[in-house]
Amino acid sequence: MEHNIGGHISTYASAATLYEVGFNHFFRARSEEFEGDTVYFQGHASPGIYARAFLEGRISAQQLENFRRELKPGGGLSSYPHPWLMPDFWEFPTVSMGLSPLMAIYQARFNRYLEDRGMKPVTDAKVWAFLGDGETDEPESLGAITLASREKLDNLIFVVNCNLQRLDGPVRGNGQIIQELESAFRGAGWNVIKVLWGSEWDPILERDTEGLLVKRMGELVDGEYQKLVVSSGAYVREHFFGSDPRLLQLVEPMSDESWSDPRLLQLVEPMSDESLRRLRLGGHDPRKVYAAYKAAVEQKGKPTVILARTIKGYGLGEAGEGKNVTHQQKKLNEDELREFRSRFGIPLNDEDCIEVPFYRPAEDSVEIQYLRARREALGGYVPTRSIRSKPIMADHDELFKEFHEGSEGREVSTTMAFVQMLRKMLKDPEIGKLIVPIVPDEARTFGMESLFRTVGIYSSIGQKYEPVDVNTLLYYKEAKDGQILEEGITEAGSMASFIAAGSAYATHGINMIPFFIYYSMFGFQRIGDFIWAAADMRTRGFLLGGTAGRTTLSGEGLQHQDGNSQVLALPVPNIKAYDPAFAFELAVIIQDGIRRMYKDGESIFYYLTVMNEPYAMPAMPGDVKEGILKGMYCFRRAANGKSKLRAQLFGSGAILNEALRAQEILETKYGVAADVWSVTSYKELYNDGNETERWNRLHAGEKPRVPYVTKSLADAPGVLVAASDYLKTLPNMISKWMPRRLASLGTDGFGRSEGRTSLRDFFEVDARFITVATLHELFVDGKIERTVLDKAIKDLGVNADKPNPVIS
Ligand SMILES: Cc1ncc(C[n+]2csc(CCOP(=O)(O)OP(=O)(O)O)c2C)c(N)n1
Ligand SMILES: [Mg+2]
Repeated sequence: MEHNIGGHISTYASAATLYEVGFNHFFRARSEEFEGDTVYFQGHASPGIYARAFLEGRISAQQLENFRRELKPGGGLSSYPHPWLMPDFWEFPTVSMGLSPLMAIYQARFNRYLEDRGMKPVTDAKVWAFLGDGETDEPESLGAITLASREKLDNLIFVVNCNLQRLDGPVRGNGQIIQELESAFRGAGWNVIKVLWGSEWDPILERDTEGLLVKRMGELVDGEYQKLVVSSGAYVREHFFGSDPRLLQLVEPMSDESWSDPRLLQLVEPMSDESLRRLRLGGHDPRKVYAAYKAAVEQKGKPTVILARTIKGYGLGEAGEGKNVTHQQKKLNEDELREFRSRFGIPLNDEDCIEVPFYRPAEDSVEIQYLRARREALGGYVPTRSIRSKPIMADHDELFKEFHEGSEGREVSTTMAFVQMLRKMLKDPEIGKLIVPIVPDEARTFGMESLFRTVGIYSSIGQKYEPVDVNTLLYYKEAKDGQILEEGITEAGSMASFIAAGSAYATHGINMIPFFIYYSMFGFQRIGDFIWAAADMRTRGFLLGGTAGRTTLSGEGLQHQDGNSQVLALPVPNIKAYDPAFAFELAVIIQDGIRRMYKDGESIFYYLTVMNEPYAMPAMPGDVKEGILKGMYCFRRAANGKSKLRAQLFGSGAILNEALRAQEILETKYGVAADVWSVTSYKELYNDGNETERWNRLHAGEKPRVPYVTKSLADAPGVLVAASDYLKTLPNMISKWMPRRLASLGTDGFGRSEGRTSLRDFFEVDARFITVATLHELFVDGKIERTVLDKAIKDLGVNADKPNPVIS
């Protein structure tokens, strides 16, 4: 392995028994007959999971050799669980700590949702989540544990690997993490099982009729425990048992006189220092772990958390066991390797133990035979990721056609148009049942309350009360087979539901189609890491950023007005981000998205910003579908194509209307003929431009390819001006593929509590500013006089000395 490329080994060393008991006795594989258990592996325990897969013959020695060297010939292994990188192996990306506990809770809940809606058979499949004790400090880890108990998720088991350490040092040096977690989970209504002491302690505990030992165990803080487990037997005798002479007696040789029955004497054989040192902790004792898991899977009516006491770097010897630097331990030196070998009884001599890169018992050895037999009994290998869903069939042209027609003058917002589409999709015979509308307490904000009545809000216990608004048409209807996931005020939880639904095509073999609609500012910005995990996981579905646009959401101010999310969507490689202006654009994008994800099986998902500004939705101007999907098309050409003064205006989302108004002003007042383009996706255009450039660079001898932006604007005359409700960087990033200089208007800066007109003046993105920018470009090109420009600024009421909104 290349020097320093690393891989942490101490985590798995502490958790090996926790996993092995699971692999040999509990984790059932997915098959046609049974959905299987779902296991979230602690991300940085992956070296151990790979080692086991190697023993199972699923991973080659070469792949192991290339751990963290994925680009080596023959392939390697990703550092952590990444379904994007190893789509046949890993199912859940867990290494960003705190995500997996939350995802696991919502996964277990989603499994129930599928059952309650009759989408899958009721089974006893479990969701297991393995986490670190340090990981529980992430707010996401414990943030939703009351949901699990409220929903009586006895299909959910958390195993917290309590090695009392995180990366830098003890998790609670001056406290007791296990006690703390016990209180938190018990208080939240979970079944708590502590696996603290190995079987070796049982006789001592039995002898301890006065409860001295239990009392002593409760006295120590974690920092002291950490010291004890790496200390000599003599140290343990002195510092742990030595605190009370009666306690000491429990592990000391007794005199004959103290025992009336000599047989008893045998039970309390003197314990040598060595055996004191070897008193195992619960998490390293397979029997104790098995008993805990068995109790957990048999638990009814509540989720279970197992708090398993372990030693970080268990078995790594002097250098790596229980020390504060343990987490950084990446390799064993020769002595340590020999010690490890001896301690765990691996049949290698001194040389082989250093030289042989990987030890695998022979195929016919009892170990491999046992391991294989156990996996066979449990249905196959875990983890395995496979896609078991069948593609959907229909094209749904009929469904989306009506939205191509326009609203015939009726003013609607793109959000309202989306809700209408959703309503229609929910009635579709093929995809209706597959749709999962998800809202974080914002259904009314987006005008979705009519869906409460028609498809119902999912509640595992139905509705136990008569809703206050039962007499109204749109009453708050909860139902056991309800389709809407109304998650309450948790974007993170909603996103976890989105992930569970959007990956059901693999987890359950069902093409669930989630539509998660939320306040756009609280998406990428707030739960970006979950979105990144969704991307890694090849989640499918639609994220809808509602009330989008920095100047389109009026009144709310800087916390709510979103001019960022289209930029924040850029780094997520497989998300398609669109900022549609009109209902027909939205319809084209959603229809195509369903086709690409659920028919063609592409590993992509969608981010669509939708606005709450009502305006008349025009009909689709001819067949512009391709342009909509590729990112831009000409929406309305200039009336007078012969004019000497020409311009191209680029608008997106609600700001497209400002560009259309500017087109009119320019034509009627200044004799400028402008074509107006709808830019539906700067991200698509950017990716296309980059890919074209890249291909040309690598194929210099061949006919150069032309970026879509360049192709589209090949015959477009005049100056170029773009305006959007997002940062100026969006148009700027594609300007290099445009035929000429581009003037970009955008909404960089903090929002304001104001109405749309004032906001668009403040951010300089309204029709007047687009007009001024166009005239300025014409002036720079020497096409018009300064006086025309100056007069326009005055006539249009533009304050040339206003502060720059980006810093004001
Ligand atoms: C969100 C996040 N922050 C930081 C890290 C870096 N990190 C990886 S492992 C680790 C310590 C883990 O401690 P614990 O959860 O107790 O797990 P253990 O290795 O002790 O089982 C840290 C800080 C990460 N993976 N994710
Ligand atoms: Mg830990």
